[in-house]
Amino acid sequence: FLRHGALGLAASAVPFGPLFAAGKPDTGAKAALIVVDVQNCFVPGGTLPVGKGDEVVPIINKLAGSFENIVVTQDWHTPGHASFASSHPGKKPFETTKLSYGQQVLWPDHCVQGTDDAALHKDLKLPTAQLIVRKGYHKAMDSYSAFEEADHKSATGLGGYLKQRGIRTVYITGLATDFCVAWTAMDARKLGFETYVIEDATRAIDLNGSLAAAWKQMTSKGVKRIQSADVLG
Ligand code: VGL
Ligand code: ZN
Repeated sequence: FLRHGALGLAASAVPFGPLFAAGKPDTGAKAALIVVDVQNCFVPGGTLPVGKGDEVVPIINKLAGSFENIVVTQDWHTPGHASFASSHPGKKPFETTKLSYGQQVLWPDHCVQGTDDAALHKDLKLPTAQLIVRKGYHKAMDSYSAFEEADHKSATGLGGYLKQRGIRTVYITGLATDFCVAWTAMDARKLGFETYVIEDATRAIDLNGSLAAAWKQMTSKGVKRIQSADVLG
């Protein structure tokens, strides 16, 4: 005879389930494409360039055609922002410091509100995008995540927006894989969203091994790593 225990063991002996629960990716009403920080500041020629950051633009434009819901984010700092090395006498970009909410990597001045540097990349074509979330606008606090600021308390409102619209699954793309994409993805999991990062639609800063560390952390939190071909078919 078969006991439930035996059945359970047989089922759990298959370590990998299908990539998508229903066999194909859900890009319909209950899903959203999140396009993180594809701004002039983060592509070559910008103030905090991510290597080959501009290469994500055509991939994201193509993905956009598959989604009913698209949300865009913009890093949107005050002049003299706390995340800028220039705001901390004696500090240089890419060093770290301790702020009230914890360790902060110090960056070159970047993505200052209203500047051309902070504008979305001119070749990004997302005519159906429904929401632009700006973040990092409090002078004393950074916000890599599109969901909450670095104190892990102040919400941007994106979680509530997505939930009120019945969205359950998010697909995250953009810049940079190891900072704003990773923090956004991990917070999406924390808020209960099924979360995919579309790897080839991201590029990384990779500061002292930060890219490998970010994938490790994302994976441990249940973020799924996929490619644009998995969505586009
Ligand atoms: C980002 C560093 C500083 C990002 C934003 O978009 O990944 N990285 N500000
Ligand atoms: Zn920033």
